[in-house]
Amino acid sequence: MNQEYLEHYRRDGVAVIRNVFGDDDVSALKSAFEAVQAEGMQLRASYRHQNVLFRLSQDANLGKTLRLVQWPSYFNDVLNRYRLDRRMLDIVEPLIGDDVKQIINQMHWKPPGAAQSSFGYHQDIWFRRPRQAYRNPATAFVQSGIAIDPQSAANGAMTFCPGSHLLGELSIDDHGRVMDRDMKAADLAQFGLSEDATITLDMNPGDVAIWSLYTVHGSGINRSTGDRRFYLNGYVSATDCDRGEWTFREGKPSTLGDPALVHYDDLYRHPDPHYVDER
Ligand SMILES: O=C(O)CCC(=O)C(=O)O
Repeated sequence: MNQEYLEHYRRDGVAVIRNVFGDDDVSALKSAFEAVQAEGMQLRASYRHQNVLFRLSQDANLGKTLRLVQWPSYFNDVLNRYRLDRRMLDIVEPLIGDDVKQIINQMHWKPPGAAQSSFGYHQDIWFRRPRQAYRNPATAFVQSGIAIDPQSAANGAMTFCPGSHLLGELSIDDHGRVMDRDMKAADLAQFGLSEDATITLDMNPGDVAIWSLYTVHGSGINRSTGDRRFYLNGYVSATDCDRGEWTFREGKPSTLGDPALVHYDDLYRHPDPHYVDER
C-alpha cells in the first residue's frame, strides 16, 4: 500500500486511502446494510441488547428513521468480517501496531429527504469515557470509515478541519447531542477555527477515511436522492485501552466472544434487551 496517507494523517489529522475495497466487497457491505436496516426498522424506538444499539429517530420529514447501529458485528457476519479485514490492519498497523482492540463498530445512514441527518462539529475524544481507560489518546487511536455509497457535500460527507488534531481537546458551550446538531460556523469560532479552512471528504465506495480522536469534524444533511451509508471502525493499540473488543492479536483476527465493556457501562448489570428511552 502506498504510505503517503500516513504523511497526510500526521499533518492534517485526517487522510483518505483510495480503492481499499473493490466492487464485490462494497456490494456485500451494501447487502449487510440493507439487512440491518430492515431489522432496525421493525423496532418502534431505539433499542439496546448489550453492546448492540439501534439508534432510531423520529424525523420531521420521514417519521421513523434508523440513524445508526453500534456493534452490528455481534450478529452480522459480513460486517464482522470487514472490521477484521487484513486491509484494515494494513492501514492502522503503522500507526498503532498489530495488537489492536476496537472501541467503535458502527453503521451510519443518512436517508434522502431526512430533515435531520447531520452531525455538529466535534472531536471524538469527547465521547471516550471514563478517560482513565483511554491512554495516549493523541497517538493510540485511529478512527476509520468505509464509504459504502459515494460521499460528497451534497449527501452529507464528512467535513474536517485539517490540523485541528494538534490543538488538544477543545470545547463548546452546551453542545447537546452531536447527532442532533448542524455544523455551525459559530461552533468552529469557539474553537478558534474557521469554516473557510474546512475540507469535505469526497469519497468513492470502497475508499477508507481515517482520522484522530482530536480532529474537529462534522457532517451535513443528505440533500441528494440516494442513501448515504458509512461503516465506522475505531481501532486502538491494545495496551493503551482498558475498554473495547480485541480485534487483532499479533496481527491475527480475534473473534468476538462474551461482550467486553466498551461504552455501555451497564453491560453486566442490565444485559437484557430493552427499548432505551423506556427504561
Ligand atoms: O457519518 C458521519 O458523517 C458522522 C461521523 C462522525 O462524525 C463520527 O462518527 O464522529
